Amino acid sequence: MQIFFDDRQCLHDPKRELHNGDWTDYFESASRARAIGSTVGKADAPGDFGEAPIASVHSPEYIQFLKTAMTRWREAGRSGDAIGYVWPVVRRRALQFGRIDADLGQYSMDASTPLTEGTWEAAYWNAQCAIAAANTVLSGDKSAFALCRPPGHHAGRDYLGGYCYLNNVAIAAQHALDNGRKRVAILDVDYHHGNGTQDIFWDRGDVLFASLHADPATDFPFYWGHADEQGEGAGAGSTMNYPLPRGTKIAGYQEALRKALERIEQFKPEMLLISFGADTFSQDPISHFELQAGDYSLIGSDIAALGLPSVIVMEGGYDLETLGQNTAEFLSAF
Ligand code: Q9C
Ligand code: ZN
Repeated sequence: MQIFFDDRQCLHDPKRELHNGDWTDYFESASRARAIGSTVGKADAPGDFGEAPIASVHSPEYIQFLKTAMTRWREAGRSGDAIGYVWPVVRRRALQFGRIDADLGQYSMDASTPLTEGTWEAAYWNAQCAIAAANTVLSGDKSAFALCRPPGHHAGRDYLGGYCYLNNVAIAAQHALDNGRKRVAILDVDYHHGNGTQDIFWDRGDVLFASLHADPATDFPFYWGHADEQGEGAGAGSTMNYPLPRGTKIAGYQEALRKALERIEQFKPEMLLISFGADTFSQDPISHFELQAGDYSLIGSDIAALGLPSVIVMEGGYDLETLGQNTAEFLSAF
């Protein structure tokens, strides 16, 4: 299986995050990429497919914000990473003041996703990896892996959050549609609900989004991922959420997975894109499922049994000791 990674993805390197009322070392560290890279085999640098595939998912204003936020933050006299602290709650107007602090709130959903000097460049090459993986499968390979880091599935059309800046899996899916595919499915098996991906394809009938995740009644991102969220307009019925309780083990996980896979089969997609997170692991420091080593090959085999051309995109997973092994195990099923 071809694997894509670019060293520039490590240029994004926040120092710390707000966690349970205190500051803690940033969980989504550049060492995650090294840990995965050391177990999954040789990776290739992606080509440069430019900004157009990114712009077909994210708004021009948001892309401009990502590119310039750090310069503006420094110009405002700040040291440290750029983090928002005021948010326009639902139904506030999207006002534009040109003030960096206001824009940080406007273009983000949480306070655990700082911008650093290298964030745009890292996110850009990260997205190129997802596009390269899609291209590999579009040209006939059975599967490909985009070793994305930072992750992407919490980022919406015009907002960052949950350690995510550009929605890599959405960019890859849209790229496949822009290159001749008519219907694609996205299966999200990260511990957290992929709210950004859901928002991006909410009213779209050509993309099925199915997500297994910790019940948002107890876990981040809280305001998305409930079972009654099913899409709207042309996308009515094309969003499927399978919230699972904390403590979920492989049996409960596979039961929900089978339902999601059945729904994907009915949709008859030409390509499957998988948001893969290893943060469902029992030892993950910020998550609460009980999956064990060995379970990832079972999950991988269940998904691979669909026989669909598959693009696998890395999302979360924060236990550096096991992240590489669990990811390699999942990939080996494809
Ligand atoms: N500081 C992904 O797994 N948690 N994102 C915020 C802890 C955010 C996880 C509270 C979790 C986001 C891709
Ligand atoms: Zn996650």
